Amino acid sequence: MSRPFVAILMGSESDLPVMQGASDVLGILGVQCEMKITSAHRTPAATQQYISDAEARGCGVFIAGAGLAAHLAGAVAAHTLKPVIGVPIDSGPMQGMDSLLSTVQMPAGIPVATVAIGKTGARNAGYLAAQILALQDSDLAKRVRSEREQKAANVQAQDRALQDSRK
Ligand code: RP5
Repeated sequence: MSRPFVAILMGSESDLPVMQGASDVLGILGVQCEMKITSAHRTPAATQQYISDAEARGCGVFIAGAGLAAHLAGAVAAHTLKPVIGVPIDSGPMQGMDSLLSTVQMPAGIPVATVAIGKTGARNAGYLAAQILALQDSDLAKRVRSEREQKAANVQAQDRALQDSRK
C-alpha cells in the first residue's frame, strides 16, 4: 500500500505564499503532499467533494489555511475523522487575529489543531503533519529527528561563532 499523503487546502490563491511553507517542509521531510484552492464559503460543495476524494485516495492528514472569517479548517474537520491542522492567515486588517479565533474556537468533538498565524504557522503545520504520519512510519520518524538535530547543531554553531567574535 502507498504511504498516506498530506492534503494542503487554502481558501484563495492569495494564501499560497503562506501555505507554500507547509509544502516546503513536507518536501524536506520526504512526505508526499498536494495543494488545493477551495473555499469554505465560496465553493462549499467542491470543498466537501475534495475531502471525500482525498480520503479515498489515501490522505492521512489535512492542513487548511484561510484568512478573515476563516472557516475552512473547521469545515474540513466537520467532514473527516483524519487529523486537521488549521493555519490562520494574516490576510486582513486584523493581521490574522480574526482568522486565529475563527480557526481555533471549534466546538467540542470537532477539533482543529491550530498553529500560529502566518508563515511560521504554515511551516509548523508541515512539521506537525509529518510527526502525525511518523507515528506509523519509522523511517519518517528518523528523518524528523535528524532534521531537529540539524536545527540544534545550527544553533550551537551560531553560538560558537558569537563566542569567537567576542574573544
Ligand atoms: C479567505 O479570504 C481566504 O482564505 C483569503 O485569506 C481571504 C481573502 O481572499 P481573496 O479575496 O484574496 O480571494 O477566504
